[in-house]
Amino acid sequence: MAKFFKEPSRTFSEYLLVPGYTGPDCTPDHVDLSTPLVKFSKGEKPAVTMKIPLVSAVMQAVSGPELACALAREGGVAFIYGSQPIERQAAMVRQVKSTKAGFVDSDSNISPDATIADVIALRNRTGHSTMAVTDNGERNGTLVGILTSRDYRESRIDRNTLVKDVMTPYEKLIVGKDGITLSEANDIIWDHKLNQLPIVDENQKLVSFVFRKDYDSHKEYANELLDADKRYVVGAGVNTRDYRERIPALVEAGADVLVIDSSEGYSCWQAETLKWVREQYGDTVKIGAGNVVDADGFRFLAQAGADFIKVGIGGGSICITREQKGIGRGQATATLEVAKARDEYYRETGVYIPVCSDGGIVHDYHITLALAFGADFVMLGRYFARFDEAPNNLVTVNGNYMKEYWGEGSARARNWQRYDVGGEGKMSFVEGVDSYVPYAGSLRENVGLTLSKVRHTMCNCGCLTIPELMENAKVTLVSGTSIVEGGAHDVIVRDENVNAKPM
Ligand code: RVP
Repeated sequence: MAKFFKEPSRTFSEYLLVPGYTGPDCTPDHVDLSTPLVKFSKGEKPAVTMKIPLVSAVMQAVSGPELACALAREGGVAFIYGSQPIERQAAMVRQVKSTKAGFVDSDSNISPDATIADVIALRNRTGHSTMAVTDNGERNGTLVGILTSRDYRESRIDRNTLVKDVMTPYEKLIVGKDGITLSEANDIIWDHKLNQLPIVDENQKLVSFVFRKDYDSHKEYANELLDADKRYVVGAGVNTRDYRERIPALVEAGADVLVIDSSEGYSCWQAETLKWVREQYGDTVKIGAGNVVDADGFRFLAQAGADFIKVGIGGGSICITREQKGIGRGQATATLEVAKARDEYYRETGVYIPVCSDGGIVHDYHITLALAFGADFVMLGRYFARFDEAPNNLVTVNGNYMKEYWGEGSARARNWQRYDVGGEGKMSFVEGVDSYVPYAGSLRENVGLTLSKVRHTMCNCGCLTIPELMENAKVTLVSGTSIVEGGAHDVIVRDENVNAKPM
């Protein structure tokens, strides 16, 4: 007879946190949300520690290069979607790795023999009045001077005047050498009262600019997640079919971490992929695996060598796997059981394998619950799909701004590799839908608000770190009636915007 689990499996909406003692130092500004992304041995540090417990879903509608930079600036990691040709995915990773915090690619370049008429046309096109003058007029040409709006008076100057006659020539410029840090560049800017500092390589070729006006904004991103070369950390999804070609291309492009993106990870295909990675790269390439929903699945992937393990089947907002195939498990129960298996594995082996709760986060407090249930971090699709930086379209539906959001198992994504169980490579039925989600603005603002709620809740629980929350949180199951009690009830709500700030 089939094995029956004694308890029903449950979702996060069925639970609440019960406050613990809040001491005088337990304030939101003292909460530390840092968390490991990949496995580590007792007494050692993980190769990557995130500053916030959020990663973005491996989905076409969610994780492109722009979102990856925005999320890394906040301290989290995006996983660039794998349901696209290898070269395109690698190019997206490369784009993230070449967006260096504070070092800006020059988009306004002109040659010394161009005229002021050309300069005005370029300025109107890019909106930037500071121009790099390079021998060939290209962004990475040899830097021969700089032209700014201070060098000519638009109302008086003859439009045929040549750039080389009015620019500040290279000999008079102060430049930074490629390889200097952002703070060194900023010191030069301040010491010499400059508005911008061109960065050049040993052959005087232009590499980038650092602008004085950006100084404050870089100071603002206190949580930026950068690699050893000060580039944004970025992840990428892979599958169990073309990994022999895809993984080398992504590694070469600079991906910091990979994940096998699959709806069901307790399979020989994932073990084979992990084995191949270890044979080719040892431990230098970090790769997560999943998804699983019980202790057996966790142990299988742990023994196969996964660097982190993703939990969740059928809980995603666009996912209809449970309806189509009748497999899955309530996300709260699955997270709790896998986290317990992780702790047991750690006690036995001294190896800590982070657990990611993937899908089904609807309210911000679900994140805090997932962490209390033992997740080291959460993966979010719908949440990030609502933001400016996601690569999906902004549309209006009945007068409301919406963003398109489609599942990887939908006919639109055609990502059959994600649902692959061997055999012929094609999609025979869909496991996801194509939908809209309400547009919500910038990632920075929304993540700030969400994490402020998480920090406040953690203080209510008397916890300043995620491990403390896992250890000390008190959780209660709630009845259907008390869920109703938790929202506004028995009043006529005037202001639907619950986040409205008091005047
Ligand atoms: P959500 O955040 O609830 O939108 O869920 C996102 C997760 O849903 C993804 O990380 C992935 O695990 C899962 N997903 C993606 N596509 C599909 C599908 O089409 N069924 N499911």
